[in-house]
Formats: sequence, C-alpha cells, structure tokens
Amino acid sequence: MDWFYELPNLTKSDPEIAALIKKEVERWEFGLQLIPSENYASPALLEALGSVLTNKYAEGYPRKRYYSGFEFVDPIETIAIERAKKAFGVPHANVQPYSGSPANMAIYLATCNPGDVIMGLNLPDGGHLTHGWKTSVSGMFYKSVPYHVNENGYIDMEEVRSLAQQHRPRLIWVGATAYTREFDFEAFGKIADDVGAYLVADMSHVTGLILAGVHKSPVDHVHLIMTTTHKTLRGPRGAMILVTKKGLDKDPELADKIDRAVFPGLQGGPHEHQIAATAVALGEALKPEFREHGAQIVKNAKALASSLTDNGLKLVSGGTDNHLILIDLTPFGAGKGIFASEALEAAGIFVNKNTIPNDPSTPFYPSGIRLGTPALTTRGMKEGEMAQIGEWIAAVINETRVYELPEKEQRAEYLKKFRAEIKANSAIGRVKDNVKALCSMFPFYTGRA
Ligand code: DSN
Repeated sequence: MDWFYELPNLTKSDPEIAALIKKEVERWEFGLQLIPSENYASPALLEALGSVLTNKYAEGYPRKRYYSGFEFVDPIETIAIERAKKAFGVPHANVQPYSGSPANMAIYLATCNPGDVIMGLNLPDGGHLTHGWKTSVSGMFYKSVPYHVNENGYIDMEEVRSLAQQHRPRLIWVGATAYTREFDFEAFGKIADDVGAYLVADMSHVTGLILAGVHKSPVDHVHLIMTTTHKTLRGPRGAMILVTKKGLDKDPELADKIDRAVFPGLQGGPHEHQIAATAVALGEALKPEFREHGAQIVKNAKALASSLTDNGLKLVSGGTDNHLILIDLTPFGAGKGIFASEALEAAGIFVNKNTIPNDPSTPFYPSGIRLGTPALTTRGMKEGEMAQIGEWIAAVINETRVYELPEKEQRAEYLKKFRAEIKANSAIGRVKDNVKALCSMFPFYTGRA
C-alpha cells in the first residue's frame, strides 16, 4: 500500500491524526462520492502535494522573488504556468491563488473600483457567493445586479442582455456552482462587448469538461478565466487566473494588473507544494486519455439523471449537459434536502443539500439535492453503475418522504429522532451494504498493490 494510507511516520508521531486520516481514506474508498465539486487526486499528485515544497517562502513570481533558494522552485512554478497556458490556449496564467474565492477577489481588485456595478448568476439560481451575493465581500463592495434562470432552469439570456444594457456593469461573471446546462459563452461575449464590460468565466466546475473538449471553451469570448484546480481538473485545492488574448486586446496591462492583485494585493507567499501539484494535475489533463475521461463524466451524469427520473425524482431543468444534477424535492414538500442528504450519507452516498431556483425554504434547509459524477468517473464507474446508483438514491429518498420540516423550535428534537430512525432503517441498511460491495469492485487508494 502507498505511504498516504500507511502514513508510517505520522502513525508513530501522532497516531490520533494518523488514525483519522486513515478513516477518511476508507470513507473515500467505501463510499460513493457524488459531491460534484470533489474528486480523487491521484497518488502521484499527492506525493507532490505532500512534499518539502511546503517549507518554502516564495513571495513574488519566478525570477522576481524576495528570498533566495529558487533553483528548483522557480522551474516548478514556471512549468505550472506553461502547462496552464498550453492547456487553455491563453497568453498569461497566474497559478498562485490559494483557492477560488480569493482568486475572484483578485479579479475584482484588478478590474473594478468599489461601488462598480457587477453582474452574476443569482446564488439560489445556481450562482456563486463571490459573484455578488449579499453576504460576500463581492455583494458588499460592489453594486450587484443578479441575473436568473428561467422557468425551465436555463439562464435567461434575454434578462442578462436587458440588465446589462440598463445597468452598464463593469464586470459580468459567467459560471456557476449548481447549474446543469452548458454556458453560451459566445452570447455572453456579445452582451459584454456591447456594454463595454469585462467578461469573466468562472469555469471551476466545468474545467475538466472544457479541457477534454466535451464543452466549448470560453477562451475566445471572455477577457479572464478563473478556475479552481480541485474539481473536474482533479488537482490540489487551489485556483488559477488566466488572461485571454481578448483580455489583453481590451487592456494590454491586464496580465500585470492580475499579477499585482494576487501578490502583493491580496496574498503573501504562494503555496509552492500546491503549485507543484497543480502542474501535475495539468500534466495529467494534457494526456490524451483525459478526453475520454471528460466524455465519460457527461455520459455518466446523463445515465444517472435518467435513472433518477425513471425512479420518480424531479430534476431542475429536467436533466443535465454536464457533470451535475440538481434534484428538486418540492414534490415531497419544502425544505426536505436535509432529510435526503443525511439519509443518503447513512447509506454511504455523499451528496449535498442545495437550494433550487425559487426555493420555498432557506439555504440551511433547502429543497434540493446537488450531486454529480466526476469522482465516480475517476474511479472507473460507467453507465451501468450509474443506473444502479440512481435506483439506490431514489429508494433512500423514498424512505425520507414521511419526514416534514417542523417549526424552528421543534427542529433539534425532530432531527434527533429522524437520525435515530434512519440509522435503524433496514431498507437504508441494505443500500449501505450494496454501496460497500460496489465500491470494493472499484478500488482507488487502499486497493493498490
Ligand atoms: N463550494 C464550491 C462547490 O461546492 O461548488 C464552490 O465554491
């Protein structure tokens, strides 16, 4: 078995932490990981991430640092940058953002002034907090004008156009965390050009699909691209900001502005162990087999969506074009996401409760379930397994139909009773056994020689 499971040194020095990490490896091994923003990092990548590069302070950029000792670290960051430029077809890449939210803040810092109008997909419609939601800095420092999905669950491009013309935003985001359809980057590009806005693709969720050529690339239509590195790209937790040719045509200083916004504007020393692992992830994504992997993610999502609907569940937008599915639980009542997600967890199936467009409940007690196929596809599962998993998910959700979200004061007591009943539920117990048996056939970490 590999070091990241055996943990020989940690087991001796800190058995408490070592034991919990081993348990987490087993959870990844024997559970069905369907949270669409999570994935399995390869053992090779974990070696880079767990390396001595974590020791190094590296403020600045390759060949322009504030410390000494860059004989090996500069080439590593340069390789990450060059692989990012090659993979996405862009003239400039910054691979230092710690993660997606700080990367988006750097984009604001480089392109906007406080009080400027910005537009993004409304959070309950599938957008991201950093695209202008009121509880995020992006909704506090900028004047946020959100756009929405229509009654069919597709982005309402007519609304995007008319809001842009009315409010003349400085920046428009195209991207989401819970949207199941392909983005029309070209249409967004025309709207942004008409009003002179920066257009930024936050393609964190679908990067792997774009690199695999399964979805169209935004590169010719947007000025900037932000992507996290740990979702469909299967890298370490982190992010990149890419400046396109169109971006440099709009503002020849855009690449410098982005670099200055990341450091020293927002961040200190970059995490070079994370950057090395990003280089490894990009190397993996540049291999021809990644194209097949990306295509399989979408085939799996479509197969899972069909199985869920065949087994009686309603989906936002009726299906999916990408890796992600949003189950609408309102036919069973409002605010039922918590029951479904906890019952599924009891069966070893990991998803997340999520708001749906026009959710009748609240973000903590939403009426939807978000799930997706990137991680299971990495494990090697295909359409046959998806059909089976869809049946299990529907069966578990069926067991939760009798539960109704009570008034606030009674919730703690009610949820306690619900959790005890779910634990003892024999139908859910049977699914749990089946999940474990299926997972044993697709080993990823512990099943290695
Ligand atoms: N929290 C991430 C997700 O799960 O999609 C987005 O930032």
